[in-house]
Amino acid sequence: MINSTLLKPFVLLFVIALFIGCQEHKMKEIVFPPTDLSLENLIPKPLKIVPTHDAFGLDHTTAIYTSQTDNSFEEVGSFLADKIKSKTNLRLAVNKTDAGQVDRMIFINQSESDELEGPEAYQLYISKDSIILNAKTSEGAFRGVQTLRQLIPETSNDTLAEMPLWPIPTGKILDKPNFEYRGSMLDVARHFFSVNDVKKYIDLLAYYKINVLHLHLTDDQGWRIEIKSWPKLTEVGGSTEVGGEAGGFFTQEEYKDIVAYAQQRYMMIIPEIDMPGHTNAASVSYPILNGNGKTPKLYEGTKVGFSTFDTRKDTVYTFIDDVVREISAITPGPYFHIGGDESHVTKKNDYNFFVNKVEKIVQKYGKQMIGWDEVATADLDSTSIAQFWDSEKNAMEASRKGMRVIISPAKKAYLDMEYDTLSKHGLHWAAYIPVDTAYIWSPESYAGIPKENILGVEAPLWSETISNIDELEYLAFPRVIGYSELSWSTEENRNWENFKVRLANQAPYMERMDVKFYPSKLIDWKESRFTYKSIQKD
Ligand code: TNX
Repeated sequence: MINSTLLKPFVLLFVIALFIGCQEHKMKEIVFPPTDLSLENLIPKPLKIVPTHDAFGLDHTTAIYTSQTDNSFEEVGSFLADKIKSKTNLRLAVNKTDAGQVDRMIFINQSESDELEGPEAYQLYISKDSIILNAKTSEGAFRGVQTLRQLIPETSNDTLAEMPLWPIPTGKILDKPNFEYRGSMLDVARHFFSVNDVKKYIDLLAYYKINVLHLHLTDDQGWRIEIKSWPKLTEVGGSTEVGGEAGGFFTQEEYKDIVAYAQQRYMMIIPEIDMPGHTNAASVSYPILNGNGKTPKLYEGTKVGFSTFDTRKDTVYTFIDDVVREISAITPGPYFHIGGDESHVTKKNDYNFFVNKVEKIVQKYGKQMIGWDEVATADLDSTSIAQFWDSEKNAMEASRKGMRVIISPAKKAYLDMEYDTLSKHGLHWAAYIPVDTAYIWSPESYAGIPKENILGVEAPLWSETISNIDELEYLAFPRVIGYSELSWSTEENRNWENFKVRLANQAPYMERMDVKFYPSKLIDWKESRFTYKSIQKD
């Protein structure tokens, strides 16, 4: 008996042959004005674009086919079909042999081409009657699908209102990321954000090819992830937040739901349990953990640096072992973030002793440790990673130890910094970061770390001053779109004047997604119902 999965590629070949055979008879000759693929508003900017000045007409006679070597390419095809449906209302068939009249096709193909370097690379060949998206892996195909989504105009060619059609410029794109790690962080500890808020943020980030969401799950003001062996962490430590509102937490089931949602968008979740400082909420829940000599009480303010675990107590390490074990078991990604920042009331020796012990616990559960740049002062393994936020000296020290570094300088990459003195939300202890300042710098050379030691770029969003999704979006957008380009596109392909125009054209997408972005007056927003003036009024 012949296995049906073996037959699938042949079915597909048959479909393609049939399709090509039908072309000459069926194709309506549609004449489009000349296009220029290299002038499209793509963010992040692809590595290479070669325009051929014609157009592919996306309409109801377009069908999607994918490689069927495994399910993952078909899933990427269905993801594209869903997004096309919500943007254009066209319902395209995916891998249907009986798709009805098929004039044009989008083929998402698993390819071994030598031109494809790395798992996230892709090629897009757009011609008048077909779009071929090649990638070695479904991850690469997913990145390519984001490019394709951005090439579909927000509105159809309305001269053909009866049979609406969305022209896509023809040409070739070859693309791959500059950095493998392209992230944002969300602080759900200072203010809690719901599963739906996090999912919306994931959707928006994935559209710009960001592949990491780091969740800052614990801090002085709140513990936001269920730990079954230490239930009071969330019962007590999750009960409030900055300003005294009710707080909240993710059950492990909810966390798994977020992880799965991110995974479907080829995004990794990195959990952070911040320690030995930033641990007031844990110590209120279990005072035995406390090492600052005071009776811990729930904290709803915004000061930092006053809490610490007792680094010389065995129970503390039993606790950490349980926490790392439970969270690692539901986190498929390779990383576990231990925080390690601003432990101002932990003695230096105790701090180094602590970080070293926790590194071993993280490794015991099969994860690589990440810590804020202070961890570089401890004696660490070169497989551990430092996240540069404040001290270039620490970042250099990490790099000298052979560790890789994530570039997140507060002065340039902190999404919680105010845009300017008129900002409605945010802090400005590090800097004011207007939209141009956020973009005009180079992660490759900012801290003098050799490029091979840079893992990537991350833009953290701390939540002392934001408590709902609208406020989150105000600080994150549009700046995070710039960080996506700083981490995906090469230095030669980045240019503020050029980016600014492409950014202006993100307004229709953000509006369709109901993103309450900050309409910076540095940008000449296109077709935006928000103008700078109207925002100023409220
Ligand atoms: C510094 S960045 C912190 C956070 C604050 C943030 C506010 C870092 C590792 N620590 O605890 O939320 O500043 O901008």
